[in-house]
Amino acid sequence: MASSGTQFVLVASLALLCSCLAIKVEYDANAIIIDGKRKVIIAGSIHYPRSTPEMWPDLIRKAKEGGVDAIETYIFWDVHEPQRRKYDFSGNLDFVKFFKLVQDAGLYAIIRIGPYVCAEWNYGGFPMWLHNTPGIQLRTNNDIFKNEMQVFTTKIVNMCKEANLFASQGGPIILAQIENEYGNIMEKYGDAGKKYIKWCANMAVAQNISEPWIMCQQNDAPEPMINTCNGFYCDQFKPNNPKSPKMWTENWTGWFKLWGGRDPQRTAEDLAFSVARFFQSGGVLNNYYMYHGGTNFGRTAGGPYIATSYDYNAPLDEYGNLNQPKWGHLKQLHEAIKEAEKFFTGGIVETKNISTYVNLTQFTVNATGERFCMLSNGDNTGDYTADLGPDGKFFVPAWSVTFLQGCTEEVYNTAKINTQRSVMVNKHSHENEKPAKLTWAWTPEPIQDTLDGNGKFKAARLLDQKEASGDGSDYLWYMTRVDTKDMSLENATLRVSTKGHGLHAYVNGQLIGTQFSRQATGQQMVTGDDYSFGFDKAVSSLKKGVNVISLLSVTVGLTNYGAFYDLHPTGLVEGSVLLREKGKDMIDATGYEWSYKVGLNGEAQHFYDPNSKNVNWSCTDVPKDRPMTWYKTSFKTPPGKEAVVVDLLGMGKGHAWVNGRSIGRYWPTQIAETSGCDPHCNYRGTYKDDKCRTNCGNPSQRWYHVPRSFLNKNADNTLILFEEVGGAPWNVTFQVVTVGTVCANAHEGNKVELRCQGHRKISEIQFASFGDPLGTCGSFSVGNHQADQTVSVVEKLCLGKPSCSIEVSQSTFGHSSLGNLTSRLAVQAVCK
Ligand SMILES: *[C@@H]1O[C@H](CO)[C@@H](O)[C@H](O)[C@H]1NC(C)=O
Ligand SMILES: *[C@@H]1O[C@H](CO)[C@@H](O)[C@H](O)[C@H]1NC(C)=O
Ligand SMILES: *[C@@H]1O[C@H](CO)[C@@H](O)[C@H](O)[C@H]1NC(C)=O
Ligand SMILES: *[C@@H]1O[C@H](CO)[C@@H](O)[C@H](O)[C@H]1NC(C)=O
Ligand SMILES: *[C@@H]1O[C@H](CO)[C@@H](O)[C@H](O)[C@H]1NC(C)=O
Ligand SMILES: *[C@@H]1O[C@H](CO)[C@@H](O)[C@H](O)[C@H]1NC(C)=O
Ligand SMILES: *[C@@H]1O[C@H](CO)[C@@H](O)[C@H](O)[C@H]1NC(C)=O
Ligand SMILES: *[C@@H]1O[C@H](CO)[C@@H](O)[C@H](O)[C@H]1NC(C)=O
Ligand SMILES: CC(=O)N[C@H]1CO[C@H](CO)[C@@H](O)[C@@H]1O
Repeated sequence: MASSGTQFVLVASLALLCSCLAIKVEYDANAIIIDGKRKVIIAGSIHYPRSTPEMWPDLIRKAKEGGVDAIETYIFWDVHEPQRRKYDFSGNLDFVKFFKLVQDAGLYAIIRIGPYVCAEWNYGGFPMWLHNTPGIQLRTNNDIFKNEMQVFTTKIVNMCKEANLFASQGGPIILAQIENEYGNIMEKYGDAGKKYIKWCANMAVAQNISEPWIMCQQNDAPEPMINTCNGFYCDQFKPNNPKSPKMWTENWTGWFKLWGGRDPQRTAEDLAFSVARFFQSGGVLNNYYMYHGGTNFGRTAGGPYIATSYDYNAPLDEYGNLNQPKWGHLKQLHEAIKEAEKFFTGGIVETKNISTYVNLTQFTVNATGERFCMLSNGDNTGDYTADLGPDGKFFVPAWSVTFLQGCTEEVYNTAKINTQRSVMVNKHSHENEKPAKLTWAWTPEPIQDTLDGNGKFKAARLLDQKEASGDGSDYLWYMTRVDTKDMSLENATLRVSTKGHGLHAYVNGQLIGTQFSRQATGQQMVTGDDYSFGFDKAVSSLKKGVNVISLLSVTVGLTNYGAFYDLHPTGLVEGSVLLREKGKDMIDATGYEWSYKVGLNGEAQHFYDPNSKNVNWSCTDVPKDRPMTWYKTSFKTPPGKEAVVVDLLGMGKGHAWVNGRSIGRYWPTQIAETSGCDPHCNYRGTYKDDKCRTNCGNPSQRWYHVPRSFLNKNADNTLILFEEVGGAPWNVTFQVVTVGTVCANAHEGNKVELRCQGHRKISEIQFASFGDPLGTCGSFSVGNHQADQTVSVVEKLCLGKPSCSIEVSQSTFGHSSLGNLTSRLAVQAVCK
């Protein structure tokens, strides 16, 4: 289809303010039109609070180098307005600075204000005071909520305007989003939901930003909102308005990880396939969710049970390293897409079926007759050789798309990877260096007040943890007194029913048990109910007369998704507390008067701050397996520039701080499921988030990111751990993340580059074969044919160098005796 004549001009009043710089953003069904230039846009999500301002320039630069045109981020309400009308935009919450850096790099930006964000972020990004406002109902036609949403949205928009961030002001922001995937759940909100989404559209438009607004997963998005698609594939998606461009706001590059979950992996081949099919079928804007996932510092992880690492298997890993081959394979894809931009945005498009699974889309520029083709094989098993007559014969592997320049020359195929694969390793910053022995000090969490049943406020019922705590801490104490009058005290048990996520139960000061919601099984639980559990343990510490029951309820990230997710109960609310004997309920304390205390004394007294005067650390008799214990050590900054991680194997569950700054929750005793991993994951066939998982049977997260900007250059650093369930710190070490092994598996006619990281050099060629080598990185073997000199040629080109470039050709390696079939080069090298 040729580009339609109608264009929607959105530049209005604001442009007048600084018309000299104004960038005009328009669109039609086939293009985003920026200053009159018809474009397709490659965007990537980087969430500013999931890294540090010191990391931002490097992340943005690597995104640009990877062929990304625009950076997309949500705005995270809860961290910006933790208390009503008290705002925080400091440090890694300085989104204005983030957008300025995006602009300085010459990239565009997409702002998703939400303000509901999902994003595996605590409580979907809503501040808890919102939930605790009387009369409020979130994400529906409720005046109190709408007012708060409008106040926050307006505040953010005004901050952008003041900083001249909108394109109409010469800034980088070309698109803005209001609400987020509401269409998925709107039905449950009935008529009020429909009214609400109309209100959202009007409220957004009234912000006068002069840029188009989008709504994702909103099939009935009211004009002039553009509805967009989220998912693993979006080629079948059609915007509700035929004049809207087809945009994919969340192309999931991988998936998030749960405590107790395996590592998600999405192959570079499948991701590239999905993007190629999207553009083949008229796509205009693709956004990678995530391009860099990063880290859930502090208590920002959503839930329940979202891990601290938000790596997402994205093109840039948690620490900002290139995730190869994904980053490089997509970079080449983006080059191929940009080469074809004029065809995508203005060509005449014809698609014809070649076989059941294979089709050819030809784009022709009417004025010049220039052609460009995409040849797509959607079969998940069968390769196909397509005979395009005079244009040639093309071999299209199963589940791949080939880009044909001029319709005659293959320039890219989504299944043929010519980029190095990097195997990342965590190691001590210098070879052969013994890990520095850390010396530990400790102090117990002071809990006597709560073991004695003394809280700060009372209620004659079991409260919802969110209401009682305002989510100021993961921890809430529920305490009551019971008189055991008629009980014999023989074989008594305490039975507690809770909505989760964890419980430590004490009777008369004695810990009688700890229990957590069952381990996640790979899928994020949508309803909070799935995390409820029953606790039933023998109590030997009961005595005649009055007894104190102290229950410490623990949350591990609040639910962030689903209709009415904000109302899911947390903690002991709607539960019960019983003392039982001989199989009978003897005392039901559910409706007793309960005393409450929010958080730990150590949190209130800033034990995590190395300068806190409220704590005396002891260096003697450092305990192990002791619940409710604070640990402290000091360590030197690992030399170099590589990302630093702390290995917390041996610890149980808790929270970690470096120099007083949170690096997030830790929980290395949560072991990933032992089955369902696939080391030889096949990229062919429809991807689902549980396909190609790895790390079975290991701690779901053992290493925790310590951003370099948290560390002191010359002085020692302090690590403080709050250990909740009991662990041993003896094996804790600091390491750096680097490229350990690099592999390449490239086709003849390509150039492949091998590159180490940091100060490291290629120290050994473990395998090299030019011919028809077998296997994959880590298990290559020689096939039936190979050129004799491959190893020595590669050694000569690469040994002792930080990087090397190899032309994969017969002129480099000589004949591989494969005749007219093309050869491949497989290399495996070590970086040291
Ligand atoms: C948007 O523009 C209209 C018309 O110029 C004006 O009435 C309205 O107050 C503006 N809204 C904001 C939020 O600036
Ligand atoms: C043809 O190509 C499009 C991409 O444009 C794809 O969505 C569609 O499923 C393909 N049809 C077949 C039969 O493969
Ligand atoms: C091509 O095949 C697809 C899927 O089998 C079918 O839906 C479509 O109508 C076919 N298109 C043509 C032009 O035959
Ligand atoms: C292509 O160009 C021809 C001649 O210039 C014109 O008649 C025709 O309408 C054009 N086709 C399209 C789809 O624009
Ligand atoms: C209590 O438990 C002990 C050991 O489990 C058992 O031998 C005894 O019979 C139980 N007493 C009662 C009253 O159930
Ligand atoms: C720390 O120890 C000193 C000396 O024993 C004592 O005076 C002080 O009160 C203690 N501080 C805390 C916070 O326990
Ligand atoms: C520390 O590591 C050693 C050697 O791997 C192991 O034997 C020991 O059990 C570990 N200790 C703890 C507390 O995990
Ligand atoms: C490759 O060579 C074989 C024999 O040498 C020949 O039969 C075949 O047709 C050739 N294939 C192509 C694609 O040229
Ligand atoms: C609104 C919503 O659920 N968006 C989510 C889409 O799915 C990805 C999965 O990771 C989330 O991160 C998005 O926030």
